[in-house]
Amino acid sequence: MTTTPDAAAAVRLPAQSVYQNRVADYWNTEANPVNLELGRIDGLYHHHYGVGEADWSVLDEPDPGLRRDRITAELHRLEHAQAELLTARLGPLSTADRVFDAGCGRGGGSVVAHLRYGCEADGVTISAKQAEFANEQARKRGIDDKVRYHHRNMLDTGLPTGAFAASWNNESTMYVELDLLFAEHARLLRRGGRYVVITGCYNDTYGRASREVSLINAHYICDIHPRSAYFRALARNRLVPVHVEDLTEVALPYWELRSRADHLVTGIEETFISAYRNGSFQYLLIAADRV
Ligand code: GPP
Ligand code: MG
Repeated sequence: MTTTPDAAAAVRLPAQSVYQNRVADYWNTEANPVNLELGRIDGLYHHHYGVGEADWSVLDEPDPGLRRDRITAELHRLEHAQAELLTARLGPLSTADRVFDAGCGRGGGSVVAHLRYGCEADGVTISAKQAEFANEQARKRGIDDKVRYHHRNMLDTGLPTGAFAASWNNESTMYVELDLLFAEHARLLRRGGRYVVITGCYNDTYGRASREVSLINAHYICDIHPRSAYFRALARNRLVPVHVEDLTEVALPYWELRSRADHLVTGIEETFISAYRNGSFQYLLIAADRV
């Protein structure tokens, strides 16, 4: 099934595993204020966390309503900064280029890429609700001829081979087997194309997954990979790292501010803070060339 009327309408969504059905159910029913209220600010709906120093003065705002709004806006600014950080690594790209957003959620990342480069974008999500929501946002912006979202499996997209100049996963790799995922990116990317991932991974030097990592897995129904697994799987799939950045330190202010946002917390905030602080969990960006 697809939500866009393109040739890919002929592509059937492969039979889903029980696990994939469960993940799709989560995202079909997810309506956390931390995602919807932030997205409403400018129509950019993100499903990832933020980076950079926070403006802590929002917490001192005396008016309770204004305080809530300022905290919401500040968290959105940090999430947007994360999206821009990833998007900057995709380029240079031109208006003739096409990019692939694997695990696109409600679509914010593809819009950010289109606004920056003028490129076309195809986003894929296992959630029919998210694809429908994202397509509606693109229609509202008048960019639905350039930015399309599909209800499909990112491991088996049915999108055309070698057609993409760049592709990415923004906090979605923990739902899939990395070898299957990177094989699909390598198929979709043209030679010399750029792949970027931002992810939470567990730290091999700490040992196996910590208690906090296990709690995060249970919270989102995902399976966080160790850092080493990324480099092995990239190398096996013609993806050669060109830039690696540990974002753990710059990820903390977002979580500290979010933990103080009573109107937005989901309950996972303290777990992220202690996972990052105790060294068991890292927030990583990897950019790789398709060779
Ligand atoms: C955030 O999405 C990301 C995930 C669910 C994947 C897990 C990420 C890791 C780094 C482990 P979201 O924006 O929907 O989450 P929330 O509702 O908590 O804001
Ligand atoms: Mg969120």
